[in-house]
Amino acid sequence: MSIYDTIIANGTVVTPTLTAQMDLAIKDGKIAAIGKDLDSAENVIDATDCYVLPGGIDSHVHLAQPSGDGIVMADDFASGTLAALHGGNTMILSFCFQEKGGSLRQAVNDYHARANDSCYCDVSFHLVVTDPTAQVLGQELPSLVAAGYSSVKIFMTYEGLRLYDDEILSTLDAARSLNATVMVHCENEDAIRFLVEKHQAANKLAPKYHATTRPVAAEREATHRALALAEIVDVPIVIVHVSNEQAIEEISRARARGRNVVGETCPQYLFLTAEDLDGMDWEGAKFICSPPPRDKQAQEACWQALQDGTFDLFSSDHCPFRYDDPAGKLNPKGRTNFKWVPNGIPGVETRLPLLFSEGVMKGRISLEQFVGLTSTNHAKTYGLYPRKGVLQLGSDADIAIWDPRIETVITQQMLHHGADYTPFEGFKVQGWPTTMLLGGNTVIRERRQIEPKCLGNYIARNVG
Ligand code: DUC
Ligand code: ZN
Ligand code: ZN
Repeated sequence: MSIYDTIIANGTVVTPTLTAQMDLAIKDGKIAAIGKDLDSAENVIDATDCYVLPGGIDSHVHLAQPSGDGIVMADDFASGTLAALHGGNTMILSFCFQEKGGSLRQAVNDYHARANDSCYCDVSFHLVVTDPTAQVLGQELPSLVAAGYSSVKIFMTYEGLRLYDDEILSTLDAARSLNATVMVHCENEDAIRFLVEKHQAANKLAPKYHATTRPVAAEREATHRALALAEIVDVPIVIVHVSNEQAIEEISRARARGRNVVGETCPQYLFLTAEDLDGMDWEGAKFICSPPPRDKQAQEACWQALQDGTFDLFSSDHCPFRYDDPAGKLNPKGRTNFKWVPNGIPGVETRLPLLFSEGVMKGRISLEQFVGLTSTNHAKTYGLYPRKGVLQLGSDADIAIWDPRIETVITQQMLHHGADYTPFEGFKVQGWPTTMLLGGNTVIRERRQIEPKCLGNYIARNVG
């Protein structure tokens, strides 16, 4: 009779205290032992020459979001979570958008109905507050946070989503009293609208002008303001999708004043630039996301901030739309004017291989930093630790086995998302997560899905 269900043998296991060649044993979906020469199990997975890491947690993913104007998001929960799993993730956190004038609870119910029984990895939900009424902040938010929806995103841009400063303050204040985590999208909406109008008047309508209407200064100013408002309320905040050195400096300055700030960046700010938006035949629309990719200097600053710990989180901001599709980037209005191109790019399956290859394999970050930036820090920030994001006794057996020898050229054809392109087409990467375990079940083996069932669960969270 075996003691364990599964042993992953001889891999280099990364734990909070030690990275070494060891075995890891699983019993009843949890990590049951880590050490040398463990014995015995019904399933033994040989991980010689491979890294055994906590499954990735991507805490910034958009799935199944309804949009107006006939636009359809390219991933539902099934395709988005399957793509996540193939890319080394065992959990994603996606967003429930409150409709203006609508109920936050209703939004949560709607997203649960969309996700129900169709997730290939674990899922949890952030709340997006677009209408912070007394009812929403005083009644719905407290009961939702208590029920495990412990994080809120607010937008400073997009008419219809943005909050004004007084609304931001009252939302931050409510979050503070509940210990909920607040994520902020920092871009100055009024500055962007002013620039969009100027561009329209000058007939500057091509995708590349998306970047010039959302300049660094608009992001820097909003980042500064979000940090100041959080300081006034005395609440920690997460600055999401930071794209450049000036916004990074704002975070560093706030930290120097003793503020509790979490910084997040994404692959588009390390691997793309605004020049990608200047493609032939409107191809630049494939790269339209907000904030936009910047320049080489901004890329270097983002790498530096990943290395020196200014960034805690590396997320995908997967927000997929098909390109060649009337319901996607090339919708009838979008093919004539950048301002109608839906914002967002796919990336949930490529986030980890890109950072592993360019970060770990090229010596820019350590394996331990990789684990922190892609899994542990997400679990800590969003109330999942130590159940998730770490290989230690008692934690969920959510595990990615990485083979650093595998070379892959990223192509649309190999990916599992619902988009019809990848912005990272042709990128060469070294290393891939070849075997994935979710709650102790081997769901991907040698890059092939061997478990057809949707084994992902909805996970309620503590406060971060
Ligand atoms: N903000 C996001 O966080 N994701 C996609 C689009 C956007 O503006
Ligand atoms: Zn955002
Ligand atoms: Zn996003």
